[in-house]
Amino acid sequence: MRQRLSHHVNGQRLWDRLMLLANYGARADGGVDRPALSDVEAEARAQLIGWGRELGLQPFTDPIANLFLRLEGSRPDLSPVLIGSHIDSQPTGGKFDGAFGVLAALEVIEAIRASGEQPLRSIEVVAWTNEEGSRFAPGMSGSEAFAGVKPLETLLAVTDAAGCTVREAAERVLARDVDVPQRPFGWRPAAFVEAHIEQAPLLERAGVPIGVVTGIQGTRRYRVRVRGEAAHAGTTLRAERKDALMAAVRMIRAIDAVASDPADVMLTVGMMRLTPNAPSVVPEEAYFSIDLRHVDDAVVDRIDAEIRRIVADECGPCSATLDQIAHAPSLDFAPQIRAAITTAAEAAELPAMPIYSAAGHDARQLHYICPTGMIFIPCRGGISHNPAEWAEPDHVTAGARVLADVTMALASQGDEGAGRA
Ligand code: HGY
Ligand code: MN
Ligand code: MN
Repeated sequence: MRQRLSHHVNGQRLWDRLMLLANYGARADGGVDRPALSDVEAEARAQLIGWGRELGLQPFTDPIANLFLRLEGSRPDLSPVLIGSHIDSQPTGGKFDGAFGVLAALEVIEAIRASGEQPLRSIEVVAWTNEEGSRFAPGMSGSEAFAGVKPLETLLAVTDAAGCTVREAAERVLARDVDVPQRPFGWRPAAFVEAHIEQAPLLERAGVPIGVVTGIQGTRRYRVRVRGEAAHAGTTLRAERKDALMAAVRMIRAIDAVASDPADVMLTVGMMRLTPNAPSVVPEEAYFSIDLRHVDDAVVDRIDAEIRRIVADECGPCSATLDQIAHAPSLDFAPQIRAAITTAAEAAELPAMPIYSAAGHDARQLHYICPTGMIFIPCRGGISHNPAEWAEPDHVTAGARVLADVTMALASQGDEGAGRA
């Protein structure tokens, strides 16, 4: 009987590559700081291209620098199966967020090579541009451009804190690509599967190595700009100040209160910039982020209305603008992909459980254009977006094994089964 592809997955090779990729943007504390479209990410991207070429894969890119490594199938005319994730990280990132999904996908190709098989459909390993949204906000620019969720020009015009646009940064990365042809957007994969660490503690607590991801919770993201007036900290009576920070504090305290019910509302003010940010000057401007998430869209919408009211009500003598920079409803992944993941885990005798994703992923955008699913593995304590992020080698191997068998099942489907496994 023909061996399952997962039999050819080499966990040690995958682990070694994970540890090597973590050197690009390595932090002294063991974490990773690999901003989207930065030089360190471009070097990590070049490493991926090198590994791909050693495997005989054809690299491709596109106008926003998404990276694809293509293994030709016996029917190259059929739409390919895409597998992968992202290699950019948060400033306080870990070794596994994103990188695990890209390198597990590369390990699937290694396993196919070792098996001597050729899939019917082509398979492409993908590393999406700017999933994290820390340098260029909001995130998922690459997968949104690919899926046509937002116009390319809008995504390319986004600037980082230094005023560099995505366009300028992407051109800098693309200029390093030698013999990496660009492809236009507009084509649809047969399916997309993303392996990722859970970034929460449920799998670890359950002692289960494989999560069959059922969907992703909804979200709204905002930027609030509060404008007041710079003044002397020693001579200006508080009653006469237009203190942008104190207005922002009032807003955030009120928003924190409305977001405390229900208890699983995820509300984060993670970024704040003060101007002039000088100890003896009353702040003239406070610019801050709001990241709101919940599985029930009605809860997100209710809190959205409260946030808008609070920003208007708590201005005091200042003025404020609120811009919603992202809005995505909760989603449920394709049943046929979830079934394929469940089947692969069972065949590999790996315990698996359904699980909802509290974190956002590029799979959201692909879900809008093709059958999409995700495979989770546990991470220690559910810690992520933190240098202490960690996954166990056995779980890394297990995730790659399930990804291998799911990918092969999807890539074996002819016209009639596109995306059906
Ligand atoms: O924020 C997120 O959910 C993702 O990890 N970037
Ligand atoms: Mn991620
Ligand atoms: Mn992340």
